[in-house]
Amino acid sequence: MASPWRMIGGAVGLVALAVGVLAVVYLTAPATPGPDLARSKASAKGVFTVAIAPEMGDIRQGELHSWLVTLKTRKGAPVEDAKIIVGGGMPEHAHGLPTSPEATAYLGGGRYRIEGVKFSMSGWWQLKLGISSPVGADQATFNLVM
Ligand SMILES: [Cu+2]
Repeated sequence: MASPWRMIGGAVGLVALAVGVLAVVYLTAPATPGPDLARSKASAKGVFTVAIAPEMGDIRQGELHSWLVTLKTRKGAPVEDAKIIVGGGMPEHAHGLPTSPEATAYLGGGRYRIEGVKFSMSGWWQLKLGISSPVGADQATFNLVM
């Protein structure tokens, strides 16, 4: 008959083994390639540095809101007289944006207001900005997870 101590020792050993296996699985699992959530980045061809920020802070699913886009040259000079076309959608659902956001104002300092953005469901969204300006044309894609 097994002594209680041996049984306890066996149980502890099993737990330790399980923890070890989980640790190995965890450490060797490939990192899930979540979308890059940076809100400031170089545009696709490197013409601009583009930053986005919600104008009012919090973004709530299903509510119309506006974003401020800040456009700078790679040397940091504000980009004026830019035209910004907004597209996007949910890459995993193959649908576009539920609204047609538009650039409605230039606020100075390379900042533009984009109005009419809505994320109608939870998940991974992309906002794609097509930018043309006297400095050049380029585009930038931002990922957002609601
Ligand atoms: Cu969707």
